[in-house]
Amino acid sequence: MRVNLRGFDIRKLYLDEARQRAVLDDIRAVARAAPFFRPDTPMGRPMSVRMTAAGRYGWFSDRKGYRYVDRHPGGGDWPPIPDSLLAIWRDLVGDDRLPDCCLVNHYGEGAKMGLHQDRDEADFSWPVVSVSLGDDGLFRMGNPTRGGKTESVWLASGDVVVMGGEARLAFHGIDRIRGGSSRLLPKGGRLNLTLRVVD
Ligand code: MD3
Ligand code: FE
Repeated sequence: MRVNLRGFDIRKLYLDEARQRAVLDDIRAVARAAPFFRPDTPMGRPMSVRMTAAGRYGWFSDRKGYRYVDRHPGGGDWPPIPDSLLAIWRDLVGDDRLPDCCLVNHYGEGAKMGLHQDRDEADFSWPVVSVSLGDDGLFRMGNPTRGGKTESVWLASGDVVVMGGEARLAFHGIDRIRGGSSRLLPKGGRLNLTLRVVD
């Protein structure tokens, strides 16, 4: 099933359970090489979401601000983006260019991500592809400027969203996690993987 919400192209259950497990295994290997950490916001408050990344770039934030970085905060390289995720990008976007970053966000029950834009990438003509695993997350999407009406949709395990065109610079966030809605992650919670072209 495809749902189009203001240019956000949502493919419900794009990944069946076997493929969700394959991606999950690959992300576990990423997290062994590059452990999850909890960034501080530029205001100095710890985020409720834990993060790590794969690819040439990952994302980091502290009192100096938000930015892409070429190393894990522990000092090591980010591991390569797993083929299971590159295959999703090839299928939905093509192979003229592959993503150079896969951000991995982990939400426990109670974690959320406030409305924000993703605009630290060099070229907004490339879409962002998002893969959801585990518990349902309530995704909210707004407009290219702050304020105005928003629309919300639950993202479930296996759902893939392509944000391109006018949706690429829209404000968006995650308001809440529905604990216990999926059995994919033994300890519960939600993983979101975003594939991006950064430079
Ligand atoms: C719309 N992640 O990592 S995924 C993020 O579920 C982020 O973890 C959320 O927002 C999550 O920046 C939402 C959907 C998403 C991702 C990137 C976008 C929507 C987007 C970039 C531009 C516009
Ligand atoms: Fe975002």
